[in-house]
Amino acid sequence: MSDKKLDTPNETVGLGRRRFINTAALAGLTVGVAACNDKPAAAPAAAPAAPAPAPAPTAHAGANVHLKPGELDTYYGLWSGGHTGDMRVLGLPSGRELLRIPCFVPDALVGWGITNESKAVMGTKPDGHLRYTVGDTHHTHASYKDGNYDGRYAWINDKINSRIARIRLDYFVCDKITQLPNVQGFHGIFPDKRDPVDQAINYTTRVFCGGEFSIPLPNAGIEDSSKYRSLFSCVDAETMEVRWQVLIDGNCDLVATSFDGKLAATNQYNTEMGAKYEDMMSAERDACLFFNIARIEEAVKAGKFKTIGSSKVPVVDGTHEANKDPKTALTAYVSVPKNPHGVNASPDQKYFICAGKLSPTVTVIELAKVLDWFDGKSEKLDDAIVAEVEVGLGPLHTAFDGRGNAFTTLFLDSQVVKWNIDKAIAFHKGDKNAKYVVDRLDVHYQPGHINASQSETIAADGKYLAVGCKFSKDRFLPVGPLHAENEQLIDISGEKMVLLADHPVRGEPHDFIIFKRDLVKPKQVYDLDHHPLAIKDPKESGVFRSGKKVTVKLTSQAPAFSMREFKVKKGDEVTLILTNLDKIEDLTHGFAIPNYNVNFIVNPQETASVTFVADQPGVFWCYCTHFCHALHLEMRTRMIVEA
Ligand code: CUK
Ligand code: CUA
Ligand code: CA
Repeated sequence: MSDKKLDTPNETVGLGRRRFINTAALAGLTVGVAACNDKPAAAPAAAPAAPAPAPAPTAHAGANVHLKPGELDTYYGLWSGGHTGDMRVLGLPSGRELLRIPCFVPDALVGWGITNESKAVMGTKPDGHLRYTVGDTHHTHASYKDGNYDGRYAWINDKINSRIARIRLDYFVCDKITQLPNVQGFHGIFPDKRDPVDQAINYTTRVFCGGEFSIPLPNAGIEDSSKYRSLFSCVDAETMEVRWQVLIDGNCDLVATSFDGKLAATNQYNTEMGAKYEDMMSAERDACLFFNIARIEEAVKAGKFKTIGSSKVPVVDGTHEANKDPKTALTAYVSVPKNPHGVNASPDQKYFICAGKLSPTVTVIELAKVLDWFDGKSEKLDDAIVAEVEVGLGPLHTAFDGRGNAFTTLFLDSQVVKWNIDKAIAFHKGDKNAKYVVDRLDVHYQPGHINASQSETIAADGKYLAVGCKFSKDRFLPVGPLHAENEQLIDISGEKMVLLADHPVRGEPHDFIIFKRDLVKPKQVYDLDHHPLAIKDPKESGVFRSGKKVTVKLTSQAPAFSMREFKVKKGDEVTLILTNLDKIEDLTHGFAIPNYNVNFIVNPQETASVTFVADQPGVFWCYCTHFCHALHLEMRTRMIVEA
C-alpha cells in the first residue's frame, strides 16, 4: 500500500487480511448517504466477515420505553447539545428531555449570557459583551469516585473555542468555564476515574483534554504546517485551572483514562501531521498515544518544562524525539491502524479499545503491558496490542456491558457490532475458531457515538445502549433539507441486541453518558447565602444611587415584585438585583424588560443581577416571564426612565 496512490483506484486497498478505505471509497460514502436508504457505496467492497443477522424484533418483553404518565425513568442521560453549545439532560429509557443546561452559548430562558453571574462564567470582553456566542459541544463526562460516578460534576467541551465547562450536578448548572491556552479544536475529554494513587502529589480529580488541530506554538501566523504541534492538557477538577500540558507529535482526538489514575490516552489520526486530508490518511498506521501521568507530574514538579507565549502553564515535552528511552518516557506511541477514532476503557479496567475508522478493525491494548514497557519490563511496545480484529466498516466508538462484551458503531455499515473481548484476544493469538462477533444490529443510519448504561464504570450493568445516528433519512416526517438526527435506544440485556426506540434530536449531539438515577441528588431550592447580593427581606428593596450608577434591589414572591414601580434617569448605568423569596420548588419567576434585551429567571431562593444603560426614556413594563401563579400575567413592575 505504501507505493499506491491513495486517491486513484475506486476500490478498497487490500493489505494482508486487512482492508483499508481510500479516498475514492470515502467519496462513495457521500453518495450512499445522500441516496435514501442506500447502504454506503463502500460497503460491498469490503463486507465484514460475519453474516448479516435476521432483522431485529421491534418489541421486547424485558424493556418498556413507554413509561406510564407519572412514572419516573430509572437512568439519567447527560447528552452533549452539539451546536446549541449546551448540555441536555434526558430521562432513560423514555428518552424524555428534562433540561438543557446552557454553558457556552446564551439562553433566553435562564438568562444565560444576560445576567452578570452567567457572564462572569462565560467571559466577557473589556466592553462587557460576551467574548463568544457560539459553541460546539461534543463530549461530556461526569466525575468519578472509586470507579463509579459520584454525582459531583460533569464536564463538557467546546471544540470551537477550546473551552471546558464544568456542570455542578447538585443544581445542574454550569459554574466554571476555562479556555485552554495554545489549543485549537479541543476535542476529547475524560476525568480521572478515581483520585490519583500517588498521594504525594496533592491533586484532586484531573480532567484530560485532547487538542485536535495542530497550530504554530506560539500562534504567530507561520505558514509552514510541518512546524505545527498539538497539546494534551490536564485541568484540575476543583480549581478548573490548567495544571500542565504535553507537547506531542501528531494530534489528539478522543481521550480515555485508566481506572488506576496511571494512564491517559488519546487516539491519533494525524500522525502524518498533514494539513490536507489526503496527507492525514497517507500512512497505513497511526497511533494511540499514552501518557504516563505520574512521570509527567514529576517532570512538572522538577521544573522540566517550558511555557508557550503568554501562557504560564507548564508544558512538558512528549514528542517522539524526547521519549525514546522507556525508563524516562512521558509518552508512548502505540501503533494502531489508519486514522483511528475513539478510545474507550473497558469496565474490567484492563484494556483500552481503539476503533479503526478507516481500518475495519478494533485494537485492544492491554494497559498492564503499556505500564510494563514504561517500567522496562517489556521491550516492545507493540506487545501491548493483544488483539487487532476485523469488526466491520468504519468503526468509531465502543461501549461495554460489563459482561466482557463490547459494542462498536460501524459508521459505514450503519450497524452496531457486539463482540467479545476475550474471544477477540483468543482469535488474535491464533485460535481461528474463536467467534468474537456475537451479534450485529442495523441502526438508522451512520452511527457515531455509542454508550451503554454505566458503560465506562466498574458498575457497567449491560441494560441499555444508546446510539447517536448521524443521519435519520426516512425515519421521521420530512421537515425540509435538515433532518433530525436519530438517537436510538437498544436493549442489551440479552445475547441479541433489540432496538427499542427512535428519538429525533437536533444536531449534533455526539457523545453522552447514561447512569443510574440514584447517583445524583439534585437540590430543589437554592440557598440565599449562595449569592452575596441576595436581598433577604423585601424591605431592603429600593433604588440606590451613586452618581450615574444606580442599583435597583427587588424581590419576587408570587404574584408580585417587591416594588410596583421604580425610577431611573436616562443615561444611568443600572444594576438590577432580583432575589426570588419563594421557597417552594419549581416556583420560578422570570424578569423581562422590553426593548432592553433583558430576560432571565430566578429559581426559588436564587438571586441574579443584570446591568444595562438606561438609554431609552419612557415606561417599560417589566414582567414575569415564567408562569408562576394565577396572577402571573399581572405580575409586573414599571421601570420609568426619566428623560
Ligand atoms: S467525535 Cu462525534 S461521533 Cu467529536 Cu466524539 Cu466521534
Ligand atoms: Cu412570577 Cu410568573
Ligand atoms: Ca493518518
